[in-house]
Amino acid sequence: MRHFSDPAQGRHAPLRELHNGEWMDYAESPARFEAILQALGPGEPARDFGLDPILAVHDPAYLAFLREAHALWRAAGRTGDALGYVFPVVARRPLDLERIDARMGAYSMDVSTPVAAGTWAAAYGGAQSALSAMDAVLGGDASAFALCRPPGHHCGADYMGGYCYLNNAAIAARAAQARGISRVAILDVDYHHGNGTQDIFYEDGDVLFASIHAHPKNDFPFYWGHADERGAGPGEGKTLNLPLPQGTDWTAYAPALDTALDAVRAHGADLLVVSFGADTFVGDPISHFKLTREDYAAMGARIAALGLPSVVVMEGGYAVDALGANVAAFLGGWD
Ligand code: OKP
Ligand code: ZN
Repeated sequence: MRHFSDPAQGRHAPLRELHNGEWMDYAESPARFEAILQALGPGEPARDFGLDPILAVHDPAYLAFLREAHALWRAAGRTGDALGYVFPVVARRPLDLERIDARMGAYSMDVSTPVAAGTWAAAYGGAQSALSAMDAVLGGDASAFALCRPPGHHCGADYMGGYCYLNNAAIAARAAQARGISRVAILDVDYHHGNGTQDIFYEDGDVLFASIHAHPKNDFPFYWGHADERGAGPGEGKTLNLPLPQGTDWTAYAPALDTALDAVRAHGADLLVVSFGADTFVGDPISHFKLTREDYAAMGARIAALGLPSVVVMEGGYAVDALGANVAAFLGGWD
């Protein structure tokens, strides 16, 4: 399978994050990107498809802000990474906010998503990687891998969150639709629920969003990913959430995967986007499932057996030493 990335994706390097109330090193590190490149080889450089396909998903004002947030932070005399800390959760309404802190809060769902010097360039490069992988598949490849980093599935049309700034899977899916493939399925197998992707397609009847993840009663992002979230309006029934308990291993994971794959078939999808997180790995430092490298090979093979043109987009996975081999094992399922 061909794979795509942009060197700028290594330039997003926030210093630290809040974890259980303490500061710790930022888990979504540039080393993740290097580790996957190391295992897969250099691959192909992403092509630049410009801003238009990103604007098909994201709000223009959000993009403009994301692009300048770090410079505004510096202009306010700040050192370190830009981070919001007040969130307009109640009765959010349009306000002409000026202060950088206020704007960071207004465009964030949490404090896991600092904006550092290289953030825009890295997120933009990752989105172009997703578009390049999609272009390869639309051009006839059976599958392609977008080595996206930072990940994308937690951010919505106008907010960042959970290490995510641009929703790469959504951008790829919309690009397929722009090229005439209307029925798309997005299968999210990251440990965490892809709340941003769900949000973007919640009322869309053409795009199925199916996700297997840690039950949000225990894990990030808590407020989304519950089984009773099933889509709305024309998208009613086109969101499928399969939350699983902490400690889940392949014996319990495989049946949920089969349920999700049945839904992809029932949707009549012409193309599949897989949001792949290797944070379901038994050795992941911030997650609590028990999948092994062999399980990733089996998972990849089962998904590949759908026989759909597939774009695999990288999401999480924080056991850096095992990450490259885990990704390779998953992608090997398509061989
Ligand atoms: C991103 B992806 C713990 C605080 C919460 C956010 C987790 C985002 C996961 N350090 N961190 O789905 O792998
Ligand atoms: Zn995750």
